[in-house]
Amino acid sequence: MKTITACTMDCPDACSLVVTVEEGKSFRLRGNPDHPITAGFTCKKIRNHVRRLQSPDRILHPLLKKNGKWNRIGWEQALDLCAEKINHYRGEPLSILNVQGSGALGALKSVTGLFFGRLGASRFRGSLCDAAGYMAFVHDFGSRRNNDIRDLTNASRIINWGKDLSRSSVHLAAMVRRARKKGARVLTISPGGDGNTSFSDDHIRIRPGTDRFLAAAAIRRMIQSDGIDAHIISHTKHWSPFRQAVESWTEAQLLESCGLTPAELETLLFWYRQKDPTATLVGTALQRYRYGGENARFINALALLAGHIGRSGGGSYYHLHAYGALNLDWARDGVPRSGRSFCKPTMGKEILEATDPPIRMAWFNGINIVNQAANSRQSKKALEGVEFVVVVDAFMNDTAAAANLILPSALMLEQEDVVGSYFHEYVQYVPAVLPPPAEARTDYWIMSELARRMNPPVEIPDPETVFSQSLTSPLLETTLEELRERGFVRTNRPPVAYEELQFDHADGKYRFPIALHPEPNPPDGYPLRLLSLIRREAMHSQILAEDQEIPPAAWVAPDCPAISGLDPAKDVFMVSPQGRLRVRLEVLQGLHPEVVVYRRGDWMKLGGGINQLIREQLTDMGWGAAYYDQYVRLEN
Ligand SMILES: Nc1nc2c(c(=O)[nH]1)N[C@H]1C(S)=C(S)[C@@H](COP(=O)(O)OP(=O)(O)OC[C@H]3O[C@@H](n4cnc5c(=O)[nH]c(N)nc54)[C@H](O)[C@@H]3O)O[C@H]1N2
Ligand SMILES: Nc1nc2c(c(=O)[nH]1)N[C@H]1C(S)=C(S)[C@@H](COP(=O)(O)OP(=O)(O)OC[C@H]3O[C@@H](n4cnc5c(=O)[nH]c(N)nc54)[C@H](O)[C@@H]3O)O[C@H]1N2
Ligand SMILES: [Mo]
Repeated sequence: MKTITACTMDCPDACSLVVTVEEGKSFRLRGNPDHPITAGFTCKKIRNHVRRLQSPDRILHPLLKKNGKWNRIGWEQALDLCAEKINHYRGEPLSILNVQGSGALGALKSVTGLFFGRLGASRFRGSLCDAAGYMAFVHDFGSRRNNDIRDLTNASRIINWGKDLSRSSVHLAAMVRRARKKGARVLTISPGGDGNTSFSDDHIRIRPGTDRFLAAAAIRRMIQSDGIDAHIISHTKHWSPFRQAVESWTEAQLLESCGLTPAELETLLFWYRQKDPTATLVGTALQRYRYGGENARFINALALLAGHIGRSGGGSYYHLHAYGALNLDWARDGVPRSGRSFCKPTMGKEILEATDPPIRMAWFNGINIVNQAANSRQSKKALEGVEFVVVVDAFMNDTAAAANLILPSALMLEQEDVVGSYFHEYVQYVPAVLPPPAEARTDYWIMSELARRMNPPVEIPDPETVFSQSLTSPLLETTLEELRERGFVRTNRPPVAYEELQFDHADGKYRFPIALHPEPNPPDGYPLRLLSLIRREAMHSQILAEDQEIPPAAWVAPDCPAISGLDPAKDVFMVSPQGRLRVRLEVLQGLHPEVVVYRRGDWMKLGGGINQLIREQLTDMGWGAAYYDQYVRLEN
């Protein structure tokens, strides 16, 4: 039988998938050739996902920890125990914490938050992913929109500020390739050593975390040599303080801060000064710094002042809101607005410090917080201090290992949902194409069973109501029936964002940032900036044990000053004030000499886990995680 479904991984592409299942025989999955963005192909992660579904390590039954040992229990017992605990702790609902991740995306996933919200439990805020950049765009434009991604092929130039086109989004890569075929040229700005060479005509190798200074240097030069278009300024606010902030630095100071030469600034100016439309891509890496939001805001300001916003072939692209096209008001219905929230990037610390009341019960679903949030050891300790921790997941990862009770979750392809995308404009219907194995169950099933056991009762809507209501967004003109029939529908967002320089702040104007913060120096004894980047083959920490190389690899430039002090015959350790990790050191051509790269997501309990070395720190906006602010050293 052939079914059209969609990928719900936390990946921008949200591919439309054609799945062919023959009873007891074959299972075949490919990218939907009829979907305008998927265009018939998908990535490697999906093949690994299918392997993961069938892995012998998959947790297939509820597991309860007793005296440090895991015991298999039945669902009745597991659910009764959860209900008993919740009924007990709900007398003081803020002592219960629910934290949800994006292990699988989809509208129905919000039912868990609704359930705990209606109890009045403690919530989470912020994100481990893209929050600083997201808020930067909202501050600038008044909303988070960009041109339809297909408009990229109308660009004559593309300036790629740190997206790894060879890894993070195969369909963005395909779009860039198409644009180049049509004659577009691509400039990449990154610390180097990434997979962008074959996608780029030129490259500027920037010092990590300092994009705002390069953008500011270009703006400063445009102010002083070119003159700024008064028409653009008339559509903005805060021009004077912005200009002052930029001009309070000399060009030499700005260039020194980002480690670049006047010739490299000329290159960037040459690209942005073109009258033909120039598109700007803003990656997520540059916002994972203390001044990450500011980095994104200065890039946007440059794109605007150079005249490339609000037109076809131009625009500034960043992650859209994954749920922006759906109406999730139902998930807030009956949920008290006040209460208490814990910030995702600093969750461990906040749990440890919480009083009045302390957290007594925690429920984690779709998130490997011990592995993926900074300061893993602190997160682990925090979980160990909570009386009753439930983790809904399919693998015994670093977070599940710290639980009291593990509930085995269904995974992508095994659950029905409705999903948006943070990259393209399509909302998709996601039918289940496989049954969950053994006793694995969907998050929805678990919550509905729990809801039945609550006293006094907690109501949650049925899936059909959730799907229908989620589609009542002003951005959609469809019904559940139509979506089921067609598989995907486009939002009615205009193909060009902010046309005529009409922005989404109440006064219709763009906002400039009013400060440019200096980049703090590396702390004594820790000279290398640690970039903990994604892997091509895996989704974050969703890696099978057999695919994890221990000791994990770390990469430095051939001219990295740290190399000369190391004895290659001995073990190499990466060290930060938080901890020490044995690594296998490799040399990577083209990488900035002040950088060490690590491909994140491997498990701490197996000898990986880079977040052991990273301290928890917030970004300047959005409650984001400043992972790449971390400095380390290498030693034997
Ligand atoms: N295969 C795969 N794809 C994924 C994911 C995955 O886990 N695996 N995860 C998805 C998710 S949730 C996300 S958020 C995205 C992340 O997608 P990306 O943002 O593309 O990924 P990163 O690896 O975080 O960073 C990309 C590049 O940023 C550059 N960089 C680092 N610091 C700076 C800086 O200060 N300035 C500039 N200009 N460049 C810098 C580095 O060269 C790095 O190669 O990928 C999504 N796609
Ligand atoms: N050092 C460092 N750390 C980072 C980053 C970084 O740049 N540096 N960036 C990060 C980024 S971009 C992101 S998005 C986050 C990702 O952080 P997480 O969301 O924690 O990432 P995953 O490893 O994908 O973990 C998701 C978990 O959900 C489980 N899961 C999958 N499907 C389901 C389901 O349907 N139900 C339930 N209950 N569980 C399910 C998976 O098995 C997996 O264990 O962390 C980041 N962590
Ligand atoms: Mo992310």
